[in-house]
Amino acid sequence: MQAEALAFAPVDELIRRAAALIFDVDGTLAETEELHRQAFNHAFARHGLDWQWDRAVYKDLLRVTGGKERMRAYHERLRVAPPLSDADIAELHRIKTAHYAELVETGCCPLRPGVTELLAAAKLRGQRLAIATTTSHGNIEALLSQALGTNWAARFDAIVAGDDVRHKKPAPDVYLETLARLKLGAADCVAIEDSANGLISASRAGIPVLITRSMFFADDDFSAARCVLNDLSELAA
Ligand code: XBP
Ligand code: MG
Repeated sequence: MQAEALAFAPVDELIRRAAALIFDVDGTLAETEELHRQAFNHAFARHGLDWQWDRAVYKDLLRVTGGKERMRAYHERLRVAPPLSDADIAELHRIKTAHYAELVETGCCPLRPGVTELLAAAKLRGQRLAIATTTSHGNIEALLSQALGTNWAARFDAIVAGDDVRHKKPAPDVYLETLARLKLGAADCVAIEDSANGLISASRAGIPVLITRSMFFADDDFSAARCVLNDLSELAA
């Protein structure tokens, strides 16, 4: 279908006719941010910091993408703060990431409603699939090997993570890199996201965005999205 015609198609048609579906991970494929939050708090305790991020604090901090950047932003907001070197941040993030993997591997974080069905339907239609996320390859591996099996990566034509690009979301870098790897035009694809930062990132890359509201971003401004759903099970079968 011509890209300009796709731009005005209803969301079901937009999804069906896209050359590729590009998925965000955290909050979109699965409700992972609550586990990230618990993993951060575990790392703080292990490191002897009296920091404990409750859901309200974490919701606000999630406006900063990237776990290392988020910890740095929190540290800079504190009036009285212990010294925290880049090495400290890296060690905290290593502990956090290891604990996040342990939590995910318990199977307590399934894929969100409609995700498995959409992945299967896309494959049947011969559509290409990609991932464009701020998190790390290790976190993607932990989540999707648990949810889709050890051969999960074979389903995706491109997998671009936060450390693969210079600037994290809301910069467009991760989506531009995904388009380059797919060798597709932005208007021929659809990005599936859950946050305002993700919407801005994909939109800056020129990609139409389908939003599925998630736990920490339900009240974000999604007026620039092509469509906003509660979850992917709302797409017609
Ligand atoms: C969400 C993020 C990540 C996660 C934490 O990524 O911003 O930073 O919150 O993971 P997306 P890390 O929604 O783009 O998938 O600690 O590995 O950053
Ligand atoms: Mg997300």
